[in-house]
Amino acid sequence: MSEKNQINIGRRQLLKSTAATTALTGLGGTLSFTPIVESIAAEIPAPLLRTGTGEWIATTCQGCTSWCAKQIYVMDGRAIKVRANPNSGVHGMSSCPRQHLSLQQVYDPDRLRTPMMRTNPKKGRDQDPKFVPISWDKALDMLADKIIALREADESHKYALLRGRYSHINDLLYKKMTHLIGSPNNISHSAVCAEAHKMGPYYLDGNWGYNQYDIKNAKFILSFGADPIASNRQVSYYSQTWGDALDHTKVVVVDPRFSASAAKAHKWIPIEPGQDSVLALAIAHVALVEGLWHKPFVGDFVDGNNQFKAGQNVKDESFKETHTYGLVAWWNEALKDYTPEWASKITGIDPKTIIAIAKDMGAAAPAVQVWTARGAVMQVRGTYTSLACHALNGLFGAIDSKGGLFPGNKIPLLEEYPDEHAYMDDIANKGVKNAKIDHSGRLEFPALKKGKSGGGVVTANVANSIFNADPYDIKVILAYFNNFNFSNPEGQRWDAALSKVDFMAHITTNISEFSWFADVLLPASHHMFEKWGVLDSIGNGVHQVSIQQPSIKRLWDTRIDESEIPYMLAKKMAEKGFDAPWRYINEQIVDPETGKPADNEVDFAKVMVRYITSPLWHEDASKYGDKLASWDDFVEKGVWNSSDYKLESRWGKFKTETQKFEFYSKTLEKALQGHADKHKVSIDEVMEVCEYQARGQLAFVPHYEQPYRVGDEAQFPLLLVDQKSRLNKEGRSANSPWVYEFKDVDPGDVANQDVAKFNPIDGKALGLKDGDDIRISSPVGSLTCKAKLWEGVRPGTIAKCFGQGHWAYGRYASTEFGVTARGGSNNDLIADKYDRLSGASAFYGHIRVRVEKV
Ligand SMILES: Nc1nc2c(c(=O)[nH]1)N[C@H]1C(S)=C(S)[C@@H](COP(=O)(O)OP(=O)(O)OC[C@H]3O[C@@H](n4cnc5c(=O)[nH]c(N)nc54)[C@H](O)[C@@H]3O)O[C@H]1N2
Ligand SMILES: Nc1nc2c(c(=O)[nH]1)N[C@H]1C(S)=C(S)[C@@H](COP(=O)(O)OP(=O)(O)OC[C@H]3O[C@@H](n4cnc5c(=O)[nH]c(N)nc54)[C@H](O)[C@@H]3O)O[C@H]1N2
Ligand code: SF4
Ligand SMILES: [Mo]
Repeated sequence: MSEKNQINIGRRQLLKSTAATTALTGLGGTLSFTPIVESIAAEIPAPLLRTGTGEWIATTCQGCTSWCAKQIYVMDGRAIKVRANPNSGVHGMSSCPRQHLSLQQVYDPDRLRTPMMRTNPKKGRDQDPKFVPISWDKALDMLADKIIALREADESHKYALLRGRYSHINDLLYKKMTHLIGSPNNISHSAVCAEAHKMGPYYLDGNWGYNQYDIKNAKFILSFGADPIASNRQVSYYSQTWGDALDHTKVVVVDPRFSASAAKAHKWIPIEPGQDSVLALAIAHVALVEGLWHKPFVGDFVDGNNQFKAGQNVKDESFKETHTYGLVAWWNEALKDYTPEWASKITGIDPKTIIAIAKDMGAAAPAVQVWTARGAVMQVRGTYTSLACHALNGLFGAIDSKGGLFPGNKIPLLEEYPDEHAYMDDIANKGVKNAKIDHSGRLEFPALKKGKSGGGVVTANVANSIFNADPYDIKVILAYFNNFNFSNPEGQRWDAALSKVDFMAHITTNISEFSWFADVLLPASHHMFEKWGVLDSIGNGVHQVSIQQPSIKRLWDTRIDESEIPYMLAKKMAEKGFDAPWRYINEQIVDPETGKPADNEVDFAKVMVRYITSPLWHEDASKYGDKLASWDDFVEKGVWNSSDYKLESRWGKFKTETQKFEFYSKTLEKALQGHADKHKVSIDEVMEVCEYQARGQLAFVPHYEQPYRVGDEAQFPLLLVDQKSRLNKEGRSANSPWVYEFKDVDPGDVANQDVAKFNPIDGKALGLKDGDDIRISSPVGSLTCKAKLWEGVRPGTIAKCFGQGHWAYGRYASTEFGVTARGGSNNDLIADKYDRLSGASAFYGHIRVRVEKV
């Protein structure tokens, strides 16, 4: 609109009644507005202009794993605005931009509004399911019949519960119900999320989890792939603090792609995909040769003379460690040969750069932070990259130090509902003894979560085992909050597997790619606006617990995934004669204050949250943090904050085998030995079967493993670099128009397009220009999108955001629902490979591709 027009309209509207001005006084007293505002106001019906008549209701965003505490402004039962919850001790009033997308999610016109049933018995990508609406009663009837039939046929283990995103009340639907039915197959999405990330922290310092970074006091940040102002964990907090941190912190971002955080760093190192450990290990080598390690944490030579010399062994007795274990063994076994020159040969990074980084880190120690992201570690040999990167945190004394990093403080949140074993009948007891369908714990899948063979999950392999009926077929699936054929590598495998499953129910807000293969669709209440749930988050030294509660009038005939649906299903199964889950629910999950079971499913949803959070408000939690007066106090505030993390609190008592920070991981040695013994093989054989290169003791220390690649380099000369979009809320914002409209918030990307970004050097060689339609192919699949030339990608690689390429989900997500995808999905290119020690899927490093114009 031109300025002239604005003024004209303003004049015209000014002459209109004063009604608009009166209505606008709700904004606070008699304000005078510009003519243009008043003119707009005059066009709006009076009820819509009311302000200050709504209320802020606390909830939690689950757009990403930051799980920020939020408030929703609700008027007349409608959500109007979302903001951060000022009661949060983690992020305060800060937020990432994605919070606003949640309004488009909940009010998505394509939401699933009622249960539906498939009428086309044939299943496949090309088969329209021909869903028709049915009642909740009918839907649950069908599901209950299928489960009971399995139990009667002595096949209860052929039931599987697949879990995508979840909240802290998931235990009932995920584990307890699955066990009560008689199946070992509760399958989490964790292994397509970030399990390899946890290997370094767990096997070096005993923390199976993530860390928070004391960024306010940091002096040096070295990030391997992490882009904390766009993705990673606690985006809101780091977005708030990153700018200030740059004033006192030197930041080096190692990423093949120029990320948002790299754009704000002092240095960007565009590493070749899969070569991060080379840099990490060479920095460690320099730190030892130059005597830069943090002595108060690590210790020193007995005689005070540094004996670390490249290529030379050191005698174990000559070094006395303080809070660490195995430094000399690490040096002798691996580190002594990882010179900057060696690293330079592999990575092309100037040895001087490596030495300079090591010196800077030494000078900044212990206020040093080494971050790792999925990109560096969710790779075929990613466990060892995770170990190599995290070992630097030990070497520079960053662990539990001011300006360093530490886990979340201990909090008294309950993790589970009461034990279910007393309610398990013979069928259930027999059923759960079957091997898990994901093959975790098999020789080729150690999945060593918390040191236990098979302790973790191998999510993506479930598609293979269902398809091959290995060790048995899966006949009934209940899945929620997941979209595995879109989110897993080589998702097409899931299409094939799901086509073989007799009966599947999907609990979802939208008819997604996964729903396409379902027999029954169960419409989910939206997690942020319509659900009772509990989440936690760490950052700023605080571990917060925040609530999700219904804030708006439920839009459609939906139910809450983790509470109402299991309640209704249990009741239905009880009516049909199988009452164990129903008895368990009513006898065990009772209200913490009244001791009474819930009256109905709506009541039950709240009881479940009250139960899990009761130590925070029903008991005195002041030993751990805030003291809440009551449940109402908690619901109103929406957040409980822990006290500040106690620095150095784990020193001397790490939860490792030696209670030290283990450069030589006794903890990993024990876990690998346990796995090898179980299969009556040597650890070397385990390493071989699992596609790692280390033999002997090398397997227990951070060391270099060559990146594993899929495909012939001559045929597939480029490497794909997958990334998250700043606007993706995992898979859940797929149908938000703003995701596409504002796509250019991702460095190098283009609004309303799906682009693959090429370095101009490669663009020239390939004859590509901006906007060309291209096909990218890997050995396992292909996709089409547009080309974009951009200096922010390492030559030889293509960077492309994950998240487009939907062919279902809704009108904005796909070009034609059920038929034509909008853009291309990276997972069509990513071969199904694993970091087998963790069970994690590989999404990075191994993806060789080629490009052609179409
Ligand atoms: N915007 C946004 N944020 C999110 C989410 C989201 O959907 N959207 N999801 C949340 C979830 S579920 C998780 S698990 C976390 C994960 O957060 P992170 O663990 O930080 O992982 P990603 O962002 O997936 O990591 C991919 C990064 O690795 C880089 N990369 C790719 N290959 C390599 C490599 O070989 N070496 C190095 N050094 N870098 C490489 C990519 O360029 C990209 O920056 O993010 C959470 N935050
Ligand atoms: N190439 C590539 N692949 C990736 C990633 C990547 O960075 N790159 N990231 C990976 C990571 S870190 C993760 S965690 C996984 C996530 O992958 P999944 O666990 O499969 O989760 P989403 O893809 O987020 O799918 C969530 C689905 O739940 C449904 N849904 C949406 N909102 C709600 C709700 O409120 N309630 C319920 N009950 N259902 C809802 C919709 O059907 C939606 O498709 O993806 C992984 N896949
Ligand atoms: S999308 Fe993630 S960072 Fe953004 S508000 Fe939600 S939980 Fe927080
Ligand atoms: Mo994730």
